[in-house]
Amino acid sequence: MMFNEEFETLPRQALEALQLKRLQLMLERVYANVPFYRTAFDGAGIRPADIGSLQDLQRLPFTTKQNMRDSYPYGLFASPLEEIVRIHASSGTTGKPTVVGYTHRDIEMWSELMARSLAAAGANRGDIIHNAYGYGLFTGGLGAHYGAERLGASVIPISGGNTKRQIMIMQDFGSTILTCTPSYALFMAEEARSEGIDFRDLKLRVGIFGAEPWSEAMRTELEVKLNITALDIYGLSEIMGPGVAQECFQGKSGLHIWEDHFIPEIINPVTCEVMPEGTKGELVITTITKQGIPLVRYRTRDITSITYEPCVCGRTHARIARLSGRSDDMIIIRGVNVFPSQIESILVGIEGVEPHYMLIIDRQDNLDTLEVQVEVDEHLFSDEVKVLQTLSLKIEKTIKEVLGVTSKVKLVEPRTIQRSEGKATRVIDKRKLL
Ligand code: DLL
Repeated sequence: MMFNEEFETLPRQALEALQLKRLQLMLERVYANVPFYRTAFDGAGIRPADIGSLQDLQRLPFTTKQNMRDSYPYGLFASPLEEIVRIHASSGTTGKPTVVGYTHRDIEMWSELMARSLAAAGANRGDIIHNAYGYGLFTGGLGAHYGAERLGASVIPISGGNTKRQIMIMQDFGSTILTCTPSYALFMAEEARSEGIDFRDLKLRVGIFGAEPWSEAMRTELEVKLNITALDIYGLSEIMGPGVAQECFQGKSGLHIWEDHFIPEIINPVTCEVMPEGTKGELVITTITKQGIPLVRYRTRDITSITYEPCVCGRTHARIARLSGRSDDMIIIRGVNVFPSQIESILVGIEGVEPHYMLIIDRQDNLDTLEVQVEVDEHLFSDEVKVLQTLSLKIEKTIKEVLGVTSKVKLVEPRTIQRSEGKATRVIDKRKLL
């Protein structure tokens, strides 16, 4: 069942007409209310009234995370603080966080889009949604929470942490849907197993996982270990939070981006040229209905491609491919570009290896080195040294064959790589410390 069938199935022509109308209104608003945009548009010699088609969007300048940082905390807000009812922030790894504000109508819009997303994943009224995304400045917890309530499902606002209690509640309350990061879902399954609880005996049927990159191989792993359908959800706090795009359970191939509220583009991150349908590049999003902090051509840094092909589910909104990582997460090892998710795909496909890993990059004698630490299962760890050696050589060989980089694989004991209750850390780049 769709949450808002009329809008989710709008024919393309009507959808684009709506986008253009909303885009024009938003541009007028930011030009009038946000000095940053007025200066940027004036600098480019463009007035909102010059934008007469969706194609014209390409004439407008981009907005970056740095622009948001420079106007910390409220400089890009287009509504006065009296109209802002919620503030979230994303913790950057460096410097100040990025701050976003929502008007009452923004919260309504976000709740609807999150409700659409949950429904696209197969959630209904009557479902018990175990929401283990963190509540707080992070948008995951409250975003999924409001969406679940809007849908009319029962939401358990458990947030992250205290894994033993999570499992008890899931068992006792009969949770049917799990929302959390894919890495935390895996950790929960592992904790349950160590307590003699099999996740497959729970009532869970769907997992809605996002907030960090994951792979198809990880999907299979989660579906088997938890006996669920695992679906991908995408979002970022700058644009709204979770629910910007969602995979539908019928198609399970690409995430519908809610185009009546967002206009997506794919650009070449180096030349900034707009790329044709199907080509991989950086996702750029323009928000067309947000009031608190509308963003024009925001460079997400996330790498994906887009398709306008019809989907089996009947929704007409475009789909973005599984996010393969952020352009700034890309590791360059001796000139070869590698995303952690590519290494994850290789590791998860190998028998006896657990999907818990850490990539350590260093530089020795001016040469980049990549160490892949990965856990093996208990049974294998107690095996002879020779078996372990053969396995690490096999992994090194596969990484070399598939990605073209030389690595050193270190097999470690089960449960020694640090677990996360939210976004997992997969890379330690010691080169940056030099
Ligand atoms: O992570 C919002 C969110 C919460 C999305 C819960 C989904 C579920 P931020 O903390 O601002 O917001 O981080 C946004 O996380 O730019 C991507 O790099 C990454 N990301 C989010 N979802 C996915 C996904 C939330 N499904 C940043 N696959 C984004 C890959 C993702 N990366």
